[in-house]
Amino acid sequence: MLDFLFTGWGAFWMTLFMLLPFAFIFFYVIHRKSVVDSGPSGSTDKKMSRLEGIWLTVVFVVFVGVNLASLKFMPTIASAHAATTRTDIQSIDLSAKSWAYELSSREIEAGRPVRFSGRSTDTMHGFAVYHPDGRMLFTMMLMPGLSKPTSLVHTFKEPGKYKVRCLEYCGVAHHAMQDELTIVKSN
Ligand SMILES: [Cu+2]
Repeated sequence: MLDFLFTGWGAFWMTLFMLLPFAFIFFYVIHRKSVVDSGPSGSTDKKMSRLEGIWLTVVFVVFVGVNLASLKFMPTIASAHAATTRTDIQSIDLSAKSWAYELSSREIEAGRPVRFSGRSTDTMHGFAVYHPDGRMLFTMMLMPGLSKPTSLVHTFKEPGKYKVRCLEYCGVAHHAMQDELTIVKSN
């Protein structure tokens, strides 16, 4: 039902919608302030209010600009984009259980999107994938009892050994819940 939030402009409109109350309060305060400023004790300093106008415009442009420019880097947007524009997606089913993963494959081709579809069969687990240099690329939260698997599409750029770690505390051997993916050069 909420799928539309993860495609196209859905997330952007949702974010905008959630910001509306804050925007309302912000402009209300600005309005009240301008009323007070123009009272008997206030000066009629036109220059100042023009500066305020410029400042507000700059803040608005930067805010909207940064949000728009960063949209495509959001994992859900990148995921949805890859899923809808590529037909050569690899897929890996995984299942997490205290304290190991079961994976349909541990070998993935670089340069081609791969969809991870994950489930947990007992408690809350994580599935975080780390670049060989130690950077975390993404993490998925695997909740037990869901009717559909949690899924995410990622495109690995470089071949190598990628560590997988659980990032949701899941019990006494949580720290040992690790695995490894091998990313190979594309053919
Ligand atoms: Cu864990």
